[in-house]
Amino acid sequence: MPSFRIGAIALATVAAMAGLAACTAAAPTPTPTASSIEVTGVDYAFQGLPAEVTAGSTLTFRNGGAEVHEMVVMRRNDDVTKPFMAILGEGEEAGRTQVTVMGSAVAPPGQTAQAGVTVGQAGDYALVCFIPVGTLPGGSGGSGGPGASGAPGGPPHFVQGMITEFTVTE
Ligand SMILES: [Cu+2]
Repeated sequence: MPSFRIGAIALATVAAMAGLAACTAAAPTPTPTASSIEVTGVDYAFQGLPAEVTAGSTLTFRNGGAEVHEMVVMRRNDDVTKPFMAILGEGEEAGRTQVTVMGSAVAPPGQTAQAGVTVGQAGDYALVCFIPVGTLPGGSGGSGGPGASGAPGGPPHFVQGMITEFTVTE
């Protein structure tokens, strides 16, 4: 009799493990929709970004333009309904109370930023490029300025249209 009981326990254990394996196999099912999305920055727009992105996706950034570009990923705070352009128009100090920067990536022309930005939280998002118009790699922009990080003087790229909104869904 005792040997029978041991056999029953062993069977139960196998059944439990099989159940566990089934759960483990089923869990990743929602994950495939979260993906890696390559965003391309050109002069002056973002390309390749769908209107809806699944939470957990990673945005990578490639510069396909002639100027330096960046991708600043910002999420509108939950209690804010204002358009992103209106928020940006209020300046940096006021803007930081209404949006949260989730990450950023910058790349010179023809290159891909080393790290992407993962959007882990559902909500209303925007990609924004704050690089001033006329910023070339190496700072030799022909404007006679000391460097790209100096003061090229042009308006930020988002004013020229380098801003795009998207939604992150669960
Ligand atoms: Cu730009």
